[in-house]
Amino acid sequence: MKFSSIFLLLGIAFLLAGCTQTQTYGPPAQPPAVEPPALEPAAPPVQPPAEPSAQKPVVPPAQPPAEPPAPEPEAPAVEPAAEEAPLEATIHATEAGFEPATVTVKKGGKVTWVNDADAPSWPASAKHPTHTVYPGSGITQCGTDQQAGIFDACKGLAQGESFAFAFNEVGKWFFHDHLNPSHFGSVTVEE
Ligand SMILES: [Cu+2]
Repeated sequence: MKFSSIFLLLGIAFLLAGCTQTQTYGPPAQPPAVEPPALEPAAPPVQPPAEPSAQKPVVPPAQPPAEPPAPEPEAPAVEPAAEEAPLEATIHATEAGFEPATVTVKKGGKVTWVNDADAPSWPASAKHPTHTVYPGSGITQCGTDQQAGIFDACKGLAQGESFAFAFNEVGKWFFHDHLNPSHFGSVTVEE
């Protein structure tokens, strides 16, 4: 059998080769390198322990320091009740002059001039001879429709006659006797 012969020859050749191999002298074959033991699989990373709580402790917002209570405003000192000026006053025209020469009335108060002297007396606002110091007054208005509202008698008062005027303007208003300018005085009008 041809096929068996070939197979046999190959087997012999193989054996011969093996003997040749074994007869070779040389350094012993290096043993296969021993692979280092496989590293153990790394342990899974240890998860850091979860924070105890995601919620931070709620710190109450600091309360702003309470402002010190404002000091109570001191009650205004009660002024002693000033004596109110009267609403009326009377001035007498005498041979020596006006008596009293100065009076004080409340705003809107009325002052009455009475002539006690033998000679006529003409009370009027300063300033002689125009009589225009008191607002709205003036000798030029005597004899006009405005006469009733001005600080001016507009005539000499006979003995026993009188002239009255209500003061609505606050201030110190001087007056005089137009027929005897050396006689004068003042009316103070208070609020
Ligand atoms: Cu005058």
